[in-house]
Amino acid sequence: MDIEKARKLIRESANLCVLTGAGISAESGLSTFRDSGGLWNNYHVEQVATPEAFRKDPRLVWRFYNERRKNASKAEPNPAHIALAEIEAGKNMVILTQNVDGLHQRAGSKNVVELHGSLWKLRCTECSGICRDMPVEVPILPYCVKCKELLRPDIVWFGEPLQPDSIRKAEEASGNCDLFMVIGTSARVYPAAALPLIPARRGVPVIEINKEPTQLSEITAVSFIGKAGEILPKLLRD
Ligand code: BJW
Ligand code: ZN
Repeated sequence: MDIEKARKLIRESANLCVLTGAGISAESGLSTFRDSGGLWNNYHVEQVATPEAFRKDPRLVWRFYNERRKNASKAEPNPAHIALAEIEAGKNMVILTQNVDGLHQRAGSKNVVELHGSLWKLRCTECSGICRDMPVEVPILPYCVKCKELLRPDIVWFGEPLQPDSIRKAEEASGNCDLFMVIGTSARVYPAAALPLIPARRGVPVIEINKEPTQLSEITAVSFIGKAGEILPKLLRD
């Protein structure tokens, strides 16, 4: 049975790499992007998640991110985040997350690479200095204490490169693992969506957990269709 196969793969894995997306935080009450009712149903991507949008209307972009910060600050890690933190305690494991909400870290995961940045960091548009000590509701507009220039969310928008250090760690973990799990992502945004192909090409098993099939489903050893918060805890215990 799939569940037994997945339990065995996880138990026997020494180097586990996990890619997560917005679906893993859905059961914490946070909206995904592309599901019905998701963020991109209510906002146009090009109005809030591109560098051009920020240049054109930084107030609108900051209002969008203040809403996201407010929601994320009220959210709690769910059983899926907690199960991953439990698995990490027993082995070498890296979580590559596309999420910016910080819920993996709050669940206790230590080895987390934030591929698309963080809601909790602001970056200066001039000196690139990072600011972490803003109130949840950031004053509109926020400015750098050093150079007085505008601060932006430290988030990777469309058309922007991922941090070289993040992509290096992600490729290294994907290339060295003996098991890869991909959880709650539509796998439509690159380069993150290509990471599961790195282990798959080497014959390393990929386990997927998603509410619906994705383009990755055909390369997976095991594909669970359902909620991450219900399936992941079952994979931990017999
Ligand atoms: C559940 C569930 C439950 C629900 N349990 N499951 C190659 C080919 C084509 C295009 C490109 C390419 N390479 C690059 C591009 C362009 C672009 C791109 O990929 N576009 C595509 C749309 C085609 N990529 C980029 O621009 C990236 N940059 C880049 O490549 O730079 C290159 C460069 C080099 C040098 C100089 C300059 C540039 C950057 C991408 C940044 C993405 N940023 C965003 C927005 C951040 C804003 C914010 O958060 O506020 O990150 S986009 C948005 O999508 C967000 C997410 O992290 C990302 C992924 O979404 P995710 O997590 O998969 O969510 P959903 O909603 O799509 O899916 C949720 C899933 O969960 C669904 O499948 C549900 O079924 C499931 N689910 N509930 C389990 N309970
Ligand atoms: Zn500055």
